[in-house]
Amino acid sequence: MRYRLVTAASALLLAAGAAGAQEVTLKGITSFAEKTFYSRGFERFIDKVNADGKGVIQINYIGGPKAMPPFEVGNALKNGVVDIANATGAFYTNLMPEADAWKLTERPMAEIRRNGGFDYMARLYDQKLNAILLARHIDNNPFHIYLNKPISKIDLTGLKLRITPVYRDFFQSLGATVVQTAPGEVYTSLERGVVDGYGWPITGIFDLGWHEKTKYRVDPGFYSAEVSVLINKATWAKLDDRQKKVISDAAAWLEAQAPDTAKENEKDIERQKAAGIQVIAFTGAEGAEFRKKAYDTGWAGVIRQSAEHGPKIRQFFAR
Ligand code: 173
Repeated sequence: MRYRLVTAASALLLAAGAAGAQEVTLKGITSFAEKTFYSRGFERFIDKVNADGKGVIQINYIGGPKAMPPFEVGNALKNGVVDIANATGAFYTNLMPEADAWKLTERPMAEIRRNGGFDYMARLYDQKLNAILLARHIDNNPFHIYLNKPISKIDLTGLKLRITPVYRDFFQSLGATVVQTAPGEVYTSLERGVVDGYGWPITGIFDLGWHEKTKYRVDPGFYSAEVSVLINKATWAKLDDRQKKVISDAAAWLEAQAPDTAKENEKDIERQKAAGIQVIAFTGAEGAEFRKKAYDTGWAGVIRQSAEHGPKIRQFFAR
């Protein structure tokens, strides 16, 4: 009896071996709170991989900032503590300052993949992050200044604003005092009056309740927020062709959805209006000057951090 059971089990194992490599499970993490706007694309990607990759490849979703502080995700990916990550460049500038330049793209990703910009960045991801950028799923999503004190000219003197590396050079050039925090600390910083406002894209302020503590949004927006799915290089190298295909197909599918972000922008603009958030709009020549200053200070910051690569990246990304 026992003998026959063992034999049956061995036969099953052999059958699995003959069909190809065993199913592999990758560990996935996100830098943004689970189920919030900037994690949703990654969550769709995971669902697709887990559906298409049955018996081939699966992703075990560890979660978001409750599992790991957002500014440590780059390091965890680099060291293989996690295999696959959802992050924005500003969160791992400690390892790769050039990653923050994605915010300055003025061309669609499809064009940057064709014009050599993607390959240029891929070498830096390889060298500095030990990783491959699989898909940028957020694009066409401008950043804004949100305030609790009104301004009547383009001047942030006397205001203290919450930032990440995305906004540092621009806000400082407008006279602001800045304090860097993870998104998870924005609500309490506003509530306690530690900051007078914050930088954030047009979408997502409702996810963590910030609309309750926000009086004004400054228009126009500037830059184009980037959030991408990345994979550890060694993890990728260990995958067989079938496993790679499941991941690559899901990545292409996800990146193709990035232009749809623009529809979400419109929804959140309406929602902010309904929530009573007032718009402080700089229009005409003033608005143009505001945006020019954003890009000028943004590129100056990238080039200051990377004199070697910054000017080349600008040629691929800017218009
Ligand atoms: O403000 C931020 O935390 C930030 O840098 C960012 C970047 C991309 C999307 C959302 C937020």
